[in-house]
Amino acid sequence: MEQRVRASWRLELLHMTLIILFWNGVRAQIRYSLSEEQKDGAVVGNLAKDLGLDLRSLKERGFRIVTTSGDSLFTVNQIDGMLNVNGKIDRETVCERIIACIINLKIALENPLEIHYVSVEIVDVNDHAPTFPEKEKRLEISESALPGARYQLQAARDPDSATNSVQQYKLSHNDHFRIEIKDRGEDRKMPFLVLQKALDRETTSRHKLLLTALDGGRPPKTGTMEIIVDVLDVNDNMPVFTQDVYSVTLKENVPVGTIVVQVNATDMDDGTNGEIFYTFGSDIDSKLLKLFDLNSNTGEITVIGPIDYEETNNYDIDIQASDKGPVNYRLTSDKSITIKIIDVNDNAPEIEVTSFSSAVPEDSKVGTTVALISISDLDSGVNGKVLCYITEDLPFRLTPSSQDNIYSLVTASSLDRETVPRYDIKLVAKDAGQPPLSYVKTITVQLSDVNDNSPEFSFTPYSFYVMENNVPGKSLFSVSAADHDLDGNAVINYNILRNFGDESKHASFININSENGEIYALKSFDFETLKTFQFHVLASDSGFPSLISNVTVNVFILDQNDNVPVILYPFSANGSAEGVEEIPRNVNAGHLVTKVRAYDADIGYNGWLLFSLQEVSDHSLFSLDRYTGQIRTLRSFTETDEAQHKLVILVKDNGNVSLSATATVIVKVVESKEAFAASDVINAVIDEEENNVTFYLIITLGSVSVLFIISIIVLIVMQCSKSTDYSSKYLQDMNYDGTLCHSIQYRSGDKRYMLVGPRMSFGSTLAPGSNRNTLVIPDRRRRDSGEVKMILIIKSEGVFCVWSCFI
Ligand SMILES: *[C@@H]1O[C@H](CO)[C@@H](O)[C@H](O)[C@H]1NC(C)=O
Ligand SMILES: *[C@@H]1O[C@H](CO)[C@@H](O)[C@H](O)[C@H]1NC(C)=O
Ligand SMILES: *[C@@H]1O[C@H](CO)[C@@H](O)[C@H](O)[C@H]1NC(C)=O
Ligand SMILES: *[C@H]1O[C@@H](CO)[C@H](O)[C@@H](O)[C@@H]1NC(C)=O
Repeated sequence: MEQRVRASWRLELLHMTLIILFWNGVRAQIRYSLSEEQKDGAVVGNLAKDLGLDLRSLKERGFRIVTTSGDSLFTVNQIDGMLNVNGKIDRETVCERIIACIINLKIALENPLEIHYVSVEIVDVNDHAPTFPEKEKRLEISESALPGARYQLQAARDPDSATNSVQQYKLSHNDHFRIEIKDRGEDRKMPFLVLQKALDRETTSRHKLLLTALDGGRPPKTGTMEIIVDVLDVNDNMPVFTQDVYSVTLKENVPVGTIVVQVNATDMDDGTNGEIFYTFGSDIDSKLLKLFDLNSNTGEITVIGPIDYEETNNYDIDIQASDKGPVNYRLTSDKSITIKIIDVNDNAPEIEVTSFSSAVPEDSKVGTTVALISISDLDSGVNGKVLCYITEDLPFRLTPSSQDNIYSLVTASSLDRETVPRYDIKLVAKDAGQPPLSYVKTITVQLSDVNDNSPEFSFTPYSFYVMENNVPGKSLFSVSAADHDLDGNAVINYNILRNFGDESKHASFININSENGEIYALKSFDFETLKTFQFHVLASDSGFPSLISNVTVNVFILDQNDNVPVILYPFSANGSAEGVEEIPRNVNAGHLVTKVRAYDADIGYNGWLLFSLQEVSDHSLFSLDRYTGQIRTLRSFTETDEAQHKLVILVKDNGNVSLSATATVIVKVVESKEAFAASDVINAVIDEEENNVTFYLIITLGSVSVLFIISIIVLIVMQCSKSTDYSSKYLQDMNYDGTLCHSIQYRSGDKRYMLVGPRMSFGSTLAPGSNRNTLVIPDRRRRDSGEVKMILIIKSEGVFCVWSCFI
């Protein structure tokens, strides 16, 4: 090649080379060599000289180019015999593809005619660059093509011949391809693109190569063609998940449609080979399919069912990402997705009563276990931490046991069935979640009765008022006791305490119905012999052991007007109330004749005696004091008056049905001095006696009154400090001295009465409402108004003392 280049270069240096060849020894064949592309008129050769003609003879001869084919290319100068180029000669035009471009000229020389053959070789000059038929060549090569694969390219063309034609190809630098040339002769070299190294579309999907064709000129001319290799995709890449690990947390109870996670896989392949769809793993649990859905296009996993932490707290879901390559060549990747469920406080605690004693004895000791309670909460963590307590302030408390979530309900203080027979205990269990959930359970604890209550009498003490002369065996009154216990513990038996020393000596008159407490008298009472007595009733319940209590019963016998007044004076020896009084005739009016004295064993009105004259011989002579029984003269005696007068005096008590007695006094009027004297002495004695009595009466009355007022005040104060008791009371003042007055107080309803009067002639049975002879002490309410009216009437021996005062 080097030699050829040098040779061509030498040819170019020579403009003209004369080669004379001898043709068969007869005629010389003239040969010229001429580089193409000479300028117009360039000399090809000196024909004259080469034909051996001198310039002189040339004038006569004359040249002519006979050959028609080349006549326009050359001209012969007739003067100097030079063969010149006519116009420009392009070898490629003249000879086209002929490698040795020789133009044969037939030159006629006249005078004489001689034919000479001249051949002009047109020597190639590298005036063309190689050219490719296309500027750009596109190739599509699959990435699966193996190294060594060959791809034919179109050869470049160069009209120049020989070494000036295309000599070699060069490929721009790249890793994957080289160029290989196959010589097809005739100066045609075919380039082949050979794959050296496997292609990877994912790395480079398009290769741009520049193929350069060089000819053999000096310097060589070049032509280029761009080769674009598009790498065709092959499904050679697996889908790859963008995350190594998919681990998500999900709250339980999230609504359907919540997106749990979106998985994402990518595939480097192109087109459908790189498109991905997602599916659940083939052996996925069917339960998961009811809870989660996978969007095959987007890779979103959504919730479609109820997520319950308490059922499963962790899910592992296998999913696959597959590309959409040809069905049998699809590539898939697997990934496991971990979904951790977070507990939400969605379960309320529960209370279960594991053991329970429905009836608890009321005398249970503090700390007695009533129930065992177990608490549960399905949630975990703080959502499952449960606190249990009792809401109200009850005599129970919860104590935690050694076991978790077991509590015992124990009594916290002593119980009493009679106060609260049953408890509804509200147990609250509350968890520590946010917000907390709670549960309330009510346990009813029934207290069972224990005989811890003694019978209680309705009144203590009891006071009963019984009319004297009652019918024996008839029920008088009844006592009753109540027992707060239940059933047998509350069944009461009544008995009279008989061996209670002195106090029970009257108990023998009395009997009791042990079941209902009715009390019967075995005898008839007499107020005049027994005014009051006391006995004790014992009530016992039927519990075991039974409890007892006793009550004092005070019985007050009420008076009846059953005693006839008894005349004490005058009193005769044969038992009749008859007396004889002698008075002198000269006594003045108002002279005290005598005094009838009588006695009534009854008290009050029943014993209050009034005197009246039933029979009198002369009404103008004598008067009788209604209250005192004193008989006095009304006027002086006259001569005409009888000497003897008979007075019948009726003594009557004030009972409802009054009883009476009569006394007869015979008054004899005497004239004698003795009689007068005797009468005077008697009168003096009587008067003195009367005076003394009056004096003592005043002193006694004064002191008794003072004592009364003091005792009344004391009583008022005592009554004030006592609670109001509406029962009827019969209080006998035991402190009276027995000589003049006695008092009896009693209460009826809200009024308190005090009866006062002379010992022998004053009674107690005043009808309520009658204010005669009474001390009225109004009840507390009225006393608060600040007005208490007291009327005190004391009658003794005909003297009335009346105090009335307002406090
Ligand atoms: C998946 O990941 C690719 C690459 O990281 C990203 O371009 C694409 O947007 C992602 N797709 C989704 C749906 O997130
Ligand atoms: C009666 O009761 C009183 C107390 O109320 C008690 O002191 C007394 O001992 C009792 N008597 C009898 C006999 O039970
Ligand atoms: C006592 O007197 C009242 C009226 O003041 C009368 O109703 C009653 O029947 C009387 N009793 C007797 C036993 O007469
Ligand atoms: C007592 O008895 C009565 C009859 O019972 C007589 O009528 C009285 O005269 C008699 N009195 C005297 C003082 O003997």
